[in-house]
Amino acid sequence: MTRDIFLIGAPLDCGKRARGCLMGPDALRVAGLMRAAASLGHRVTDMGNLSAAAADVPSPANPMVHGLAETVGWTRVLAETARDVAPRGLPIFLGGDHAVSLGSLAGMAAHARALDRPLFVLWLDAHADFHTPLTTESGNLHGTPVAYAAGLPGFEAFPPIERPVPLGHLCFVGLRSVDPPERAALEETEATLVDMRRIDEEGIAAPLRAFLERVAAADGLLHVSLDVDFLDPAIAPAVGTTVPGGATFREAHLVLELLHDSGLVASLDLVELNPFLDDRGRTASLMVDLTASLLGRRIFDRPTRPFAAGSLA
Ligand code: 4U7
Ligand code: MN
Ligand code: MN
Ligand code: MN
Repeated sequence: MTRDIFLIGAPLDCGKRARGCLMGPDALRVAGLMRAAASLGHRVTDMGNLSAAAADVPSPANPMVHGLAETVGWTRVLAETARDVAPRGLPIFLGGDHAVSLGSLAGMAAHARALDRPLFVLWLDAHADFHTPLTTESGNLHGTPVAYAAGLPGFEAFPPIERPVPLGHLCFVGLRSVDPPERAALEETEATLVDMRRIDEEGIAAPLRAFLERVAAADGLLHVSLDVDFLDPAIAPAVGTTVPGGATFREAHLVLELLHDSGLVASLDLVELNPFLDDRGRTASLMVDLTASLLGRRIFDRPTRPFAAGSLA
């Protein structure tokens, strides 16, 4: 299926203290993102890089919180952009650190509400990013976007989420670094938690297929957020928060190939790429290749295995 794709650069570095992710959008462009998407037959528009002024916000209740005014400013701009672009095609948000997703999720929640369709979120990450500004110990807001989208308290300085995403609509894949407050907030809920042990035991496809079947059955919109640290640091070194034991090259491609076949993806974040830490561009290139898998690149055109029950055909 040919899609209208909009590349939205978000050179934001305020979600944590170590710098470098602001170079992410340009590294993804240099690695050939536009060419890869166009060569698959899609119509691609590069909207360039956004910019955002710091917002005027009261100082945070938790003094550890870093970069609040800047992050709120970015969230407003990104949410507005997402809302504007989503009705016209597939927005791809080029981070920037994972604070980008505060904005993309707020905008996609508004878009889903306007269509009166449920929003589902697939979080491909070593981390749950389920802190709130009140629970975070590091104070780094790139560790908070999922809790914001889910409507947890502590985000009063941010634009209100129009229709919070129910916990049962969240699927985390790749988990291997979860802090105690995140675990407490997620463990007894309906959220799908696919940690690395579960991937080792069951493979990555089965739990993902089960989630996608639910999204399809609910006629949902799916937002996918790909944090570089989902990948094993041996294949993706350009990230500040490396955690060993991540997804392999083929596990990652398989996830994006299954997402393509599902036809359910409404929006995508490519985040946490820090080109300053890369090794001859290999992480940027891998992120582009994974995006190409999501956009329909395949080894053969012949279907490998239809979805169970055919509901995603
Ligand atoms: B990322 C962390 F403590 N949980 O809150 C925190 F382990 O977007 C990491 O997934 C957050 O890279 C990582 O600082 C945020 C930490
Ligand atoms: Mn992470
Ligand atoms: Mn993350
Ligand atoms: Mn990270």
